[in-house]
Amino acid sequence: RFDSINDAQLYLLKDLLENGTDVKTRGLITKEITPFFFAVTNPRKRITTLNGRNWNFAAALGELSWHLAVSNDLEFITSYLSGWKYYSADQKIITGSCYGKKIFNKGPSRKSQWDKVTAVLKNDHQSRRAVIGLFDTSGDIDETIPDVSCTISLQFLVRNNCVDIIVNMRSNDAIWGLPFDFFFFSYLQELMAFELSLDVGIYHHMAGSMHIYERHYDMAEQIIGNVQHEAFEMPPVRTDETEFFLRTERKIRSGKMTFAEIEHLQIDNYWKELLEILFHYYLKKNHFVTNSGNLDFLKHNPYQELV
Ligand code: 5HM
Repeated sequence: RFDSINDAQLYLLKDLLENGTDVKTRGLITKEITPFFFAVTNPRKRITTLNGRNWNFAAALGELSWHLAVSNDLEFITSYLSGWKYYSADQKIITGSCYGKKIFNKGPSRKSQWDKVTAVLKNDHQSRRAVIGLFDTSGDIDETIPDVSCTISLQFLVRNNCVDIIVNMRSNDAIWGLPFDFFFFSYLQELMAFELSLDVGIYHHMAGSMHIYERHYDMAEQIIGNVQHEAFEMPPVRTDETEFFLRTERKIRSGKMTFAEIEHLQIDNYWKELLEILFHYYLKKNHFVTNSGNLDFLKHNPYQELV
């Protein structure tokens, strides 16, 4: 059990380098532990600030937006994380790891998996049936497909009046995948807690294969050797303003947001601060950041040290 994703990832990297078994699949060498379990008792400490990992918080917010927007569009997600292009067969959509689409898409029954598990827990608080499936067993599974969902299921459990989550993955990359997976799934845990008016409980994570790729061994050694910062804790979600957040994210991504508008957003601070980070990311990516003070809008932003 760990207090934060920082502590969990640090332990994990040490364990993999010291005790991992050499495994080669799809032509790539890894060190692996099978299976690997961990739990995080404060899921709001979901931002990896490990010194040496240089995690991109804005990109994680972009990926969160992509999931919440129920999207499988490649162009959307690659505007934050270009590596997703290797996961798309047709260079248009993502078919396996489009978790948001699988979770929130309403489908013919007009009820999404999210709607169903929320209803189950509202009707029967301590139900064991609140499970979201992300791994499609009817789909093709072979080594030539660029993207087969790494996450099998998410289970929500209300225990001790808090919402716990159990994340079950078949495969997890400890350097690249894990911090993004933890960020999104712990956010979903919080969203479920918000919907049920409860607090977040424990985040449990299981990976059939937890591994580190050979190209990351040096980075992992460095991270382990570095002095580490305190973990960063996000505040609790106070309002569900997802629709407004997503509309504004789209506006930022398409280059239509102005400085005046970002300063006067009529939205709870929780969301405003995240949108400011996305705006900063847009400006930086498009080389609009200057030293002449155009970053004033970030002045009171608690995340500014992360970007
Ligand atoms: O051979 P395999 O399908 O397991 O390769 C996918 C790679 O992406 C693995 O290293 C897996 O751990 C990583 N991955 C991850 O860590 C992929 C996804 C996308 O579903 C994810 N986390 N969410």
